[in-house]
Amino acid sequence: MQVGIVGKPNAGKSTFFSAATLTLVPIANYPFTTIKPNHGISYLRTQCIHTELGVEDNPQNSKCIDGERFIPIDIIDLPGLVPGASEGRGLGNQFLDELRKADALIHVVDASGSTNSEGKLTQPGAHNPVDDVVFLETELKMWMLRIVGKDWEKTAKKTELAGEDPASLVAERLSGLGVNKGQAENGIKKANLRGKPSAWTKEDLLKLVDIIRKETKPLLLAANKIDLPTSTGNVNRLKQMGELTIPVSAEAELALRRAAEKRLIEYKPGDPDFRVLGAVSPEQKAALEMIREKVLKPIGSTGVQACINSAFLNLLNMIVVYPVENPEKFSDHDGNVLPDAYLVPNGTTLKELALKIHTEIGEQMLYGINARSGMRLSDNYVLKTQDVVSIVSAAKRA
Ligand SMILES: Nc1nc2c(ncn2[C@@H]2O[C@H](COP(=O)(O)OP(=O)(O)OP(=O)(O)O)[C@@H](O)[C@H]2O)c(=O)[nH]1
Ligand SMILES: [Mg+2]
Repeated sequence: MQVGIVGKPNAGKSTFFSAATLTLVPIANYPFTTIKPNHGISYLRTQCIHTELGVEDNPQNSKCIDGERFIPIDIIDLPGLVPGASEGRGLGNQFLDELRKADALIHVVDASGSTNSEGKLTQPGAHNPVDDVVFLETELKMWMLRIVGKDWEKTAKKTELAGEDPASLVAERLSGLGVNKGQAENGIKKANLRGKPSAWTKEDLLKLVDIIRKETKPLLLAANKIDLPTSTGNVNRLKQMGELTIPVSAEAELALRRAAEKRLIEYKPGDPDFRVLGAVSPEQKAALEMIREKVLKPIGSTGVQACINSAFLNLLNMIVVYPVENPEKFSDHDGNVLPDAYLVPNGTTLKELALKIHTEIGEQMLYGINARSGMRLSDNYVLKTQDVVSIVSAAKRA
């Protein structure tokens, strides 16, 4: 599963990405700084269960810092998108092509209104960021319409003559975006499209792709640059758009993570505050204090971690589970305690988890054990978040 960072140029996408992954990527106050996507690893933060279970852990696939489990996730920083991108304006199609692989989107919006729709600097507060939300969603729709709607009438007629289902045609056209037939069917139902598909209008198809986009590439708004005074009122305007909206200061997160990396401060991504550790210069102290006053105190965190968590836990509806081999010791065969934390979609069964861990183990699974209670679990047991489960299989692990 991966999340794409999208938005107009100069909104702060690369700053967000850099803060989230602690990798150096070009950041500058002019449009189209990023011309090629940046791929990186960030982490979802969740409370680790080792304290609750009263054990010391040895994480393998994730990290545990002060009782917080950080689970790796994939994130992509994309070039800026400008109005008309679906027709190839700006870096248009190239950008949109990259989006196909994203499962959810974080739309970084310049909430301070200090950049126009093309990402050029303007007077702070002069631009209404609500327009950016409307434009991005329109571009996504137009992009999908171009894919679905190509020679629509002609192709739909062929489908009708062959007695085929229009959902198959829609799904086939959007298969590159990871859309399946069930999702296409749902979209058609929700858009209330009846009658011959060849008679569906452009408006019908727009309605359909908008529904499918929301279902297959849900997004949240990262209302960025919250440290600037003109952002405050705009965050409320953005919230009224009906999308999940999180106030963010990507720049503050980047500064805090870099300071933590240099051991100047103690700070974990997502923390509500930091603690000064080493000798900081008066300038550094002033900058850190400013972050505390302008970002951490008013919004409770920098918002970057909250966006990543929400993308996976709310938009993608995922849960965290801990598979172990030894249900008494909560360990793997090497004795590592609570070695792995897995992110799986809510609704995943024990058998599906077993197959994800290893095909053979899944195929030859006998039963499972809830390590907390010692109770047996059947293979169709639906996993709950923070479950610790052991899979008993006839197949031997490597
Ligand atoms: N005040 C403030 N400035 C920010 C914040 N985040 C990013 N910026 C600034 O916004 C400008 C653009 O940042 P980038 O991260 O390069 O923006 P981008 O969206 O990746 O831009 P493109 O690659 O051109 O699409 C830079 O000058 C950043 O320092 C923030 O939280 N607060
Ligand atoms: Mg960039």
